[in-house]
Amino acid sequence: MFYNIVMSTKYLFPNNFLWGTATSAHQIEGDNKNSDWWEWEVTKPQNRELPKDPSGIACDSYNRYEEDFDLCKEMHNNAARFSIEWARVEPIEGKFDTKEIEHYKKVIKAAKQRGLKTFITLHHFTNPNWFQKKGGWVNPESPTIFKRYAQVCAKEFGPLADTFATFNEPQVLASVAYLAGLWPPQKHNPIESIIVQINLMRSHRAAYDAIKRLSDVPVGLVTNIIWFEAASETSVIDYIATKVLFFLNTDFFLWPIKNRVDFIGLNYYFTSRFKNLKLTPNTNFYSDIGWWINPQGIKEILLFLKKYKKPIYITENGLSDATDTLRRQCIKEHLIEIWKAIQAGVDVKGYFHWSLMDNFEWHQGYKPKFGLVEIDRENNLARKPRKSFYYYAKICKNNEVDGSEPTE
Ligand code: GCO
Repeated sequence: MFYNIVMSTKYLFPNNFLWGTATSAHQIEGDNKNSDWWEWEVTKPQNRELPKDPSGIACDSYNRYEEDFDLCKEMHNNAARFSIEWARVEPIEGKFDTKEIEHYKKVIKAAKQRGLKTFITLHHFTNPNWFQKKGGWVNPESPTIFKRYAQVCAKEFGPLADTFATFNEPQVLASVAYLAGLWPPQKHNPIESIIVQINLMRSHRAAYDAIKRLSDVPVGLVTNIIWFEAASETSVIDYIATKVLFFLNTDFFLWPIKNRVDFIGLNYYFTSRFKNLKLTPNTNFYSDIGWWINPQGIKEILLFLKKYKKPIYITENGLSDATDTLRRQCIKEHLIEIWKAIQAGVDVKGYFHWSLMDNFEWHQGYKPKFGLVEIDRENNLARKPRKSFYYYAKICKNNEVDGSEPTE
């Protein structure tokens, strides 16, 4: 008789490693009526294709945040990343809404009561409508305007927050809204896209300095980094393209702000692979929305970021997977690569899965399903944990990844 003994490797994470999920206000709260996105969604003419759906009530997390944090607790999370909605806190220029400030204090306290460290993003793509009407991030005054909001956040939420991130993915905002024209204000303007990128960086610096004067909370920035690969090692043109794109996506904007970040927040989702300057992925590990899931990419990026000598949090990683067939594999394989980077001396301090639950995926509406928890939109937005929820819960509980194939 033969016994098939399967030895599986265990990957133990450092003590105090943070485990959580990430969300953003506009994507889950609902009724974000004073924002530029809301206006863009509700004034959609017949002939405009985007957004696929309006955000509407979203997941109603503005009212159901306690239920959401209960899920985080059930998953044995010890941290949560979420955002404050600028359009609620400052609905009219210079007039801060004390009721909304109190609301967010309750939200932060609700997280803390459930043992979650709070990672608070001050700006996650949406703007107050009045700000956009004044020129948004093209306006040279935007850093001063954003600084005033950041100061209020530092004063009001600083005593409760564990970290602040000024911006989520400034480069994505500059390119998707001002170059690709997929998000409001739907521009195709390379010059404006560069101006926006510069103003976002100026705003980060101004906000960083202002927060530091008022609070001891670590302040960082969340950036989306793509790993780039050339399909063939012998293709010089593809090699150069990948290096240039990676430089623009990393050092080009991180180096100038390196003295004004206490940590780096890394969002990593996919790898872009080029053959004759055309995108050509080579595996069948794709998400529902066509992203090539390449776990090795996260390790390469982490090794690259080591030179910044800053703590790193994986502030987003995940995939759109409506049937929940690939999510466990995605989590496992990325975490193993992160573990390897930690062994190689990279100071990775936490992992936030995107996302806690299905939510409003910007111009793509509600079709992409990024959640560990399904939101049943036909049934009063009922929260229904997927299998991957329990898989991730086990990892968080044990502070360890089991290298064997995910089953249940
Ligand atoms: C982004 C954002 C999130 C997205 C997520 C999935 O990267 O665009 O931070 O808001 O929803 O990344 O696309």
